[in-house]
Amino acid sequence: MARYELYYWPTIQGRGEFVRLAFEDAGVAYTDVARTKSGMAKMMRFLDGKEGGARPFAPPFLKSGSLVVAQTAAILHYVAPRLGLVPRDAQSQLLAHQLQLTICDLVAEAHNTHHPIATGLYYKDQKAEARLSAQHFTRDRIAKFLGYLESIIVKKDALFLVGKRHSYVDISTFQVINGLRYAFPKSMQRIEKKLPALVKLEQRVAARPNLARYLASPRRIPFNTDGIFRHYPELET
Ligand SMILES: N[C@@H](CCC(=O)N[C@@H](CS)C(=O)NCC(=O)O)C(=O)O
Repeated sequence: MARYELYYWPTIQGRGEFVRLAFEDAGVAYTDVARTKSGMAKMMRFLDGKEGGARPFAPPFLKSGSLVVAQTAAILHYVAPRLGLVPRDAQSQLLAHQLQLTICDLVAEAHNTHHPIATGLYYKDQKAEARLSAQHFTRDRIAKFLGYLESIIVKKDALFLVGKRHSYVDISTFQVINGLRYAFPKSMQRIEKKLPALVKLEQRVAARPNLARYLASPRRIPFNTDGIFRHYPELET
């Protein structure tokens, strides 16, 4: 086991991918526990409250020594200073956390397009509502969230969302753009035309050597219709 143990569902990118990407970009070793032998059983022990540390409600969660931390944004807030993925000052770290939480809100809304009624129901049981939810999401919400991030870069006249250097928020922005491109390709083609600074940022992140290597590796699970970002063509007509 590496010093950092990430616990997340082993067959999807999902929310765990935001954490995987941070470790991969930093080139810091981590164990993706549920993808190892008996790892799923180990993850379930934490979720069932049978392990030490704060009991997580849901994956992803991270274990480092005796610390157990859940919630994507909280995990990144904890780990980013240790990975050199956020400026050192408290104000920048708070801003980064705020932006990550906003990205988490966008991720939750993306999830709600295919599960607008209940997480516990199958997509096929809420298709009509999903269609309406996706209509609003692709018409209004993606542009509102991504336009907000675009405006931050434009106002700062900078290459990065936080401070004067690359941070985990840039990486998460890369990930959410790619998830949305997979789920809603037609809408994103239209929306991205108004986001030139964000698209350039996404390209810069994709070209970072450690990330480019990871993205081309078998460790990067392809997007699929079990994840948070799902491509159902009928939701985009
Ligand atoms: N707000 C949490 C959400 C965690 C979450 O919903 N995890 C999903 C997988 S992406 C899960 O397994 N949920 C189980 C459940 O809600 O019962 C975060 O950002 O980490």
